Amino acid sequence: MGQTIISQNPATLESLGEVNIGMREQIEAAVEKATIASKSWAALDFPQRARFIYKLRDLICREKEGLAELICKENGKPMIEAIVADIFPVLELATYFAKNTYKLLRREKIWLGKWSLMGRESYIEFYPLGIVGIISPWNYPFSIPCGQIIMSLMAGNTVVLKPSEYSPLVGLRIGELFKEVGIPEGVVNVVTGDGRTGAMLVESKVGKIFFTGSVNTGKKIMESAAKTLKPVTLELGGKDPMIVCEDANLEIASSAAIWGGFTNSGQVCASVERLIVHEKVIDYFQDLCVQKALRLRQGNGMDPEIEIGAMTNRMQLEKVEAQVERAKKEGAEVLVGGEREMQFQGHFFKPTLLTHVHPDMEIMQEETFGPVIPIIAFKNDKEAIEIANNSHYGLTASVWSKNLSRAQSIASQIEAGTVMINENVYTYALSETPWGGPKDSGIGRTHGKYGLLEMVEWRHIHINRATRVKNFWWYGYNYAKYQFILRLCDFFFAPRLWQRLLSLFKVIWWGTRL
Ligand code: TXE
Repeated sequence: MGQTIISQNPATLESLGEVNIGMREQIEAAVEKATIASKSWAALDFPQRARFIYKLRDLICREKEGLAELICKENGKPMIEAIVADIFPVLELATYFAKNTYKLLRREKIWLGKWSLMGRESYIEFYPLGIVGIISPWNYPFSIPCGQIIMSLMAGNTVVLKPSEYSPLVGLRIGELFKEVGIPEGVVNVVTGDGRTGAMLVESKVGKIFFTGSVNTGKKIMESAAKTLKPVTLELGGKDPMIVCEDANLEIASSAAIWGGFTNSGQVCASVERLIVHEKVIDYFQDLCVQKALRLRQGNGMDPEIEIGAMTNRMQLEKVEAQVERAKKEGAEVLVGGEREMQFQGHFFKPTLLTHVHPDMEIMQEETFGPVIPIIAFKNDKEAIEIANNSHYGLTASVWSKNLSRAQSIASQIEAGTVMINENVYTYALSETPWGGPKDSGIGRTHGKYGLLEMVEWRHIHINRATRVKNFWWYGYNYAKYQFILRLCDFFFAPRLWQRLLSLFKVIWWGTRL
């Protein structure tokens, strides 16, 4: 290989810098460094690891504007979104995991019922995986990889990060931030590159892969990891439904729909990709959405007044454009937008609302990952749930209603990893709650206790305190032992109490003959 990637500002198309495409030697060198660092890093206790993470948090907080500028330039998002959705969640996550990892990974006792009464004890202890490989996307180039590195480190692992080829400079800056707070050499390693570099990381000797990206690439990673039985956590996006009931606060819900569908130019795994609105209010709700969409200011995200920035790369812009064109051919009607924004040089797509769609159209089935919201009506809750579940994805969903018990009932019937009520999109920023979903949305979780558990190995320790007694199931098989075991089964599991009591006598009788 030996080639380079030119990082480009998608709003202006100016070049921001050039980085190497990592080759096998670079991946192997990074994994080697991470391996050497791994023992001493794992030997640190939680407060010692946390000290680095608190320092990192303080540094990120000090540098937030500079970081936001870099994120905005390389990714195209507005400055406010770079702070709110990339930097703020990392500050939160760093604080949460620095403070709580020792509690979340505390030894867990398991109650063994009758075995506990026989002097047995079990507990689970968690220990680091070793070296974790992180392959990250471009849509949240700071919060996704930085959050996963922090969690990995707090769990005692060292890391090799392969950032997206569309956000290599942010990836490298993350590596520098860790260096600046004095993280020991080899604990955090960044190798820039493209899919080939990522594939080599999967083939390397890392203990686990954390991947965020497309379904196709996720499948390739799983296939490759299967060769060495390497575990994977995959976060593969969504086609998230937003259900608006007729009793919802429509003013609030329409603002939520517009923000939830268009923030980050819709390049969000949890963005509103299907708006499902009760037929009684759909006309009024659509009007509200149209008015709000038309008011949005689109342009270079460096201007703090801008609300919708550029799409991050040409590939994604063309994908969205082609999908919208096909939707139009299939009968979708454009309420707003529906085409590129040509007044700027960069990769801009107009915020788009589509109507006259049906649940089986591509625009209602395949992830768009752009500022496009198709709107569809429902008659009753059953139909809303059916439309929501008619998807091969299941990351998040939202339900909007003033009637919380109705909303909760709908929420419990939706096939998704997270269902929000009168809220959407943002729970990725809650460090405490798990993120991930079923179906094609991936495998495993990130964030919260359940996410942290994906970053460790589990060891079950079992103790027998009754050291003077031989187990009855050991050798010395004979007829009495056979009868004893039969009666023991009855004593524990016979359906009636009298049968159990009767078998107790037999257990004792045969027990004395062992
Ligand atoms: O993703 P890829 P792309 C979805 C979204 C988007 C589509 C394609 O629908 O339109 O994916 O985006 C690395 N082995 N999401 O092409 O290819 C790659 O270098 C190992 C949803 O950018 O999945 C990058 O670092 N790694 C999503 C990362 O994988 C490989 C976020 C993601 O790239 C590899 C982004 C391979 N064979 C896109 N091939 C979400 N879940 O939020 C590529 N990579």
